[in-house]
Amino acid sequence: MTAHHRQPALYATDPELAALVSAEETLQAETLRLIPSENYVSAAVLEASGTVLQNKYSEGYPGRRYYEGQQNVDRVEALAVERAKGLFGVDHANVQPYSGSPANLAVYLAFAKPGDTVMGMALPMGGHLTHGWGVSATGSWFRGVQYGVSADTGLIDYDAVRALALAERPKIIFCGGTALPRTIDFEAFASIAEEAGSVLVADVAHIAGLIAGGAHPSPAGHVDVISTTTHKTLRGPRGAMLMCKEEHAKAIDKAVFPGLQGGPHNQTTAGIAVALHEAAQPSFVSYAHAVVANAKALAAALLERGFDLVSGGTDNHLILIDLTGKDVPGKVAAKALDRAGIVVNYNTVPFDPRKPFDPSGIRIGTPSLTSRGLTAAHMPVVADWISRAVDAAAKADEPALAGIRAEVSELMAAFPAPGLPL
Ligand code: DSN
Repeated sequence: MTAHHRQPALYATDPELAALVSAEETLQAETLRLIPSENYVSAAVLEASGTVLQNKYSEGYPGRRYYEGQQNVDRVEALAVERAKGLFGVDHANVQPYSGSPANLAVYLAFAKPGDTVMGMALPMGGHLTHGWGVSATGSWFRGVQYGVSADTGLIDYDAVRALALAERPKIIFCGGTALPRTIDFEAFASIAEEAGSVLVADVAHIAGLIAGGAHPSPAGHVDVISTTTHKTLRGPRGAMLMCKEEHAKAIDKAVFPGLQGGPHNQTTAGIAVALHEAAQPSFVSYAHAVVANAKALAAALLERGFDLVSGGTDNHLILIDLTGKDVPGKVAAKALDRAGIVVNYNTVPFDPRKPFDPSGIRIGTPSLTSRGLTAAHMPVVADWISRAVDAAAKADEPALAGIRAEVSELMAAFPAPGLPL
């Protein structure tokens, strides 16, 4: 089906823009997308996210709005909220944050004052900017103290986290991150936060889909607030949610609106509702477990090919490859892989001697390829492509990269992605 047929009105009004959308569809169809924070949403999520719901202003919450005409929008948001509560087993859900960073900022607004001490994992260790890292507003408006991983194991040292928390007594502790290949021990964080008198926030943006599908332990019942984006393993539209115990519901809602945001993006709320419905199906349980099985198989195949993996492997959807021993910096490898049709991102590794814009690692993950139906049996092939592309990068061997690209595109054609034209 051509763009002309898929988006006829867009094509007629703005063919230049329509052509770009069409080119992006082709790119996403033909490449092997390994960025662990990306996915393919279903056609149903895409449709819900592009509806007339976006014509409506709805500042407030269902039943308490500042604009009239909310007969349908109230029900859309209430559906999303009920589905989030059911799926994650929480007392309260706010589905209005525009994305992960605003969601986290709302948490600061709810529980801390500028200048207060807050604690999170350091960005170069696998944390997130909004967990109090210096260049983020959260690290300049608040006093961020940061924990990392142990140099020997690449794992979080919970004794060190406890010692820092007790020394600093932060208002808020964030657990979770963006480059963590191992299971997060929410119970351990909960006992640390209790001792330190801190509000504990689990930022599960990366693993929300794994939690929903039972492939990672849930923070529900252990933490005060769960923050998540909706577009990663959860496979929804770009958005976010904050979930919490009933005692924090008012503070969280007030912080999101009117504290930080105006009208919610109702079309996104609708897409989130659909994604949560999909994530409650038995097929999503299989999906979540397959994401982890694929990541473990890919990690094993990469280790066999001589790659060094941070923490030695993975428990979840994500693998952090340390290329120090390969003599190819992360950025050079990532760009070569891109030319080979394999889309990754370059990333710092813990204790990276190189700069963040030119680091030693690449970060990969299996949510997207699992959505296309690839299985553990395909992972040696994927590892082989990565290995050959990294070798080709070292030798600037462009024909080898082009050869891999052709192989990738052939396999991808046999595994159509959800939401994309055949
Ligand atoms: N940008 C996200 C990621 O790629 O992990 C985190 O916010």
